Amino acid sequence: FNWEKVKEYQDILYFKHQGIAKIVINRPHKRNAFRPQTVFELYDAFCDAREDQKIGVILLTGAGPHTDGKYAFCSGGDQSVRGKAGYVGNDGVPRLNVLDLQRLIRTIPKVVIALVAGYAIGGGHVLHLICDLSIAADNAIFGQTGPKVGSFDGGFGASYLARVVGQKKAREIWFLCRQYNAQEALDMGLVNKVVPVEELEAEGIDWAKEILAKSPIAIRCLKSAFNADCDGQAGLQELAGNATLLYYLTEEGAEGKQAFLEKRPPNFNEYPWLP
Ligand code: 2NE
Repeated sequence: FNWEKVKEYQDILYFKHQGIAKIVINRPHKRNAFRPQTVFELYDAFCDAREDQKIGVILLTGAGPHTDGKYAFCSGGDQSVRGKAGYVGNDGVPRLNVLDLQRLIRTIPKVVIALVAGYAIGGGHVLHLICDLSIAADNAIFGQTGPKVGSFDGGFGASYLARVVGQKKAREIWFLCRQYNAQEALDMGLVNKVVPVEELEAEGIDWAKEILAKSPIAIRCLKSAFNADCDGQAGLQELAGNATLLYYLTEEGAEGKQAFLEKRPPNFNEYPWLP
């Protein structure tokens, strides 16, 4: 697969090819923990993929293996830059900007697939969780650590986890901070498939190609419909935005705009009041 590099970043790698974007967290010496800079770059790459009309599927993964042979998807917030009020960037400002990234991944009208090799831990576990689909390598390890390291994610990290694996299991994951292997993750519905680590990217590309053969608007509306079920008014806004988009695409919708521009009353007579 001939990935073409899109842009140079410090903490991530960003590629595109044949309708697929691949975004790679590239801090393997930290098990791909994110600092504010990492998150700003991830946000930038996801925005680029969102705006690119050729891109339908985004693969999110972690660089690896590290020199010690271990793999990581992401080990969450970089604890070495955690200050009193968040993760501190070069500008000295404490942030939890990963929450902005979570919302973007969730609402981006394209399919985001997490390819998880090695550790998906803490805020890194939440990142895979909010992706539309997760494919795990056989060496993947999943878990939350918040109550052990003095943190928690009570947003998607708790409520959406409970939607995915059920209330009892979600509480177990957060309260005990255990680690779960790929098969256990598959059994609890936390991932879609487990493959040998060397086949992880190829599997992701196969899934992406299958999705790309489908109707973009159908996939878009389905994603927002799945979100609307959990996301309250923000979810309804997303779903309704798609209804507006579809309406704009109709002649009936265009007639209203055209009449305004031509300074005449709109003529909706030929459009039926469907049952
Ligand atoms: C991921 C895990 C289980 C891996 O263990 P192991 O034994 O394979 O590796 P090791 O030796 O712990 O880590 C390798 C190097 O990566 C650094 C380590 O400090 C170590 O560095 P050196 O000693 O070689 O210099 N490293 C790993 N994870 C890091 C991290 N998150 N921050 C900074 N450095 C990290 C094991 O490493 C682990 O448990 N990591 C910590 C996981 C964690 O607690 N993450 C934060 C959760 S809180 C969060 O993410 C969050 C939130 O709750 C709410 C909002 C935003 C973020």
